[in-house]
Amino acid sequence: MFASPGDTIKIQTHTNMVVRTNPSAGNSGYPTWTNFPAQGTQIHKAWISLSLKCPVGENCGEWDYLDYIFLRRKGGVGASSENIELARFITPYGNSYSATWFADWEVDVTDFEQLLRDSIEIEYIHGGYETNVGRGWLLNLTFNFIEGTPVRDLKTVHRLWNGGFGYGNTGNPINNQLSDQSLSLGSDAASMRLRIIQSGHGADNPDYCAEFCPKQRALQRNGTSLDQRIVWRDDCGLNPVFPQAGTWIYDRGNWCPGDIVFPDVFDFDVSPNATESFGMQMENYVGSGSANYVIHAYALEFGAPRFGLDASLDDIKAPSKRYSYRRFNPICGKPEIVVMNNGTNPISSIEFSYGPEGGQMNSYTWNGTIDFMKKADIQLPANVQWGASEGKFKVEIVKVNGQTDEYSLNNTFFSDFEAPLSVPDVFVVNFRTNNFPQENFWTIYNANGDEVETRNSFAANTEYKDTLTLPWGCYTFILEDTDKDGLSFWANNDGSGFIRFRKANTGSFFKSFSGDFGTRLVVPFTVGGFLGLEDNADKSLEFLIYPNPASNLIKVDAVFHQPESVQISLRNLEGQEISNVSKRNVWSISEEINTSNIPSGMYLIELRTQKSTSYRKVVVQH
Ligand SMILES: [Ca+2]
Ligand SMILES: [Ca+2]
Ligand SMILES: [Ca+2]
Repeated sequence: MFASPGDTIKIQTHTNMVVRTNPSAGNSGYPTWTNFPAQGTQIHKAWISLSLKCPVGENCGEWDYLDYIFLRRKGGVGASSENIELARFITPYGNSYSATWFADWEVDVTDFEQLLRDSIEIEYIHGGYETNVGRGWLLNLTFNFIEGTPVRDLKTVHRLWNGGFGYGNTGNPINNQLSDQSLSLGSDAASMRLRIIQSGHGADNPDYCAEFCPKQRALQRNGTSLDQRIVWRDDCGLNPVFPQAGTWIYDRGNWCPGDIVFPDVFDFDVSPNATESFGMQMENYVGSGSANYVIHAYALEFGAPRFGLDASLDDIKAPSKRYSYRRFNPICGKPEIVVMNNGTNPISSIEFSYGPEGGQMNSYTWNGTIDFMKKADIQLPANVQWGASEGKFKVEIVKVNGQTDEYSLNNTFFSDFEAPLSVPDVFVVNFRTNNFPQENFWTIYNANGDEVETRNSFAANTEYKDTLTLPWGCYTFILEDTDKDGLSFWANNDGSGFIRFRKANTGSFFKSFSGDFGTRLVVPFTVGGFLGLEDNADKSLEFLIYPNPASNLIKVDAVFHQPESVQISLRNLEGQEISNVSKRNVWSISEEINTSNIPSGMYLIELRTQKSTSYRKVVVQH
């Protein structure tokens, strides 16, 4: 395991492992021992990649079962068990998935990375009672570690509340079970994170707790209120794992089928050798006895943070090819990034540089506030000159609060991009409502987020065809469903609608979307091509294209200020190269490009010199 700061070490603990239920026990464990990074390895960031497929020749799991990833023993089989829950996950309703189905998730475990050294026992636990014959999941679990300086050192994991807690039982109220916890800190304690994973299960009377009941939770630190919130996920209808063969759209007690159960975290400073106390209570409730919350809550005692000014690029949500972001990718408009403050100074501004790797980089300064250990979602301006139909997108932190960031190894992040749907400049939005049209409206936004078309107030079970003419550019079509149940959902009586894009001239549809989309359907698309939003010609060049429209020939003339080596490419609007010609050390070019063999339509002429790349759009008409 040799790597440099900034490199990623990958440790796979579960490789193509078939996980099945144990119906007699309700849980089946899959422990493995694996060599993790050696003691002394400095790690900056760690996360688990979890992926599922159907086992070869078998069905995927059918039900939404409660799964866990536990750190069991460290330091050998004779060591005592740590029993720390690293992650919790609920399997999707997988009954309809085929052999090609695949999904993956990522879980940040940086909080625990300093425990993950040398020989480690990791146990994946799969819950549930369905049959284990011919049905299960093919599991891959990889731990990823980015080498580098830790933000702070983990000193002690204090256990607060761990296990299943019955809810609504008057003989044993949950608040008697959740007793206040007090702990003593060490001599080098400086900061602390309270980390709680809580999910509600069971369906009792009268409120269907704790799977389907939103209930208040209160937290105190040292006798003072720390947080109050409802233990609830309200965004299951936006799950990237969709559709599912079950009631995937229903919001639930802090979880969604087919997703990670996200921890609630609270960060604060602490004093060396201090005593800290924590309290947790759930809203009073009287039920019929089957409701429960599964809670693993830790107070993580850390030393002093290392950096004062340290912004880190945590993620790029768009553009991205990651499964988790598939609902709103691929994009052509505003990139969306996640920035974290790893330093103790509040962040008030960040200067970013962003663009396709090797291409034109743009600059943007964001203003806002990010406190220590907090994350912020940031949108960058939609002025990316993509330059190719796919490639790597790069974002870099240049300055933080107008100053040089103290830790630069986390300042750069790459994602994969590809061209979004390409739509003709005249096309038809074809929408058929179901029994509840008042739940729906659709809007098209341009690249800057301005509304350019919108439709609402529909009649029930009615088909609408709206012919739209849009200028060349980048757009996002969004169909909202205020009841979060899409146009077609098997478990309601709302009927069935559809949404399609049709060609204006022939009427045939070129894009059709599943009506079982839950809360929102998002479709980024381009009209007139993807590579850049506008013709993007180096203004210092004389770069002429004619005739335009062209038929069998396009003439390309350009004059340079010094001898240049140039390449001229003819590309389609998805960026694919159709032909090219190169010239070395020329003062000018005058080239004829044969277009007699390509279909009528819009194309791009790309002129690439050592210093710049220019594009011109051209129409071919036969
Ligand atoms: Ca940094
Ligand atoms: Ca509905
Ligand atoms: Ca609906």
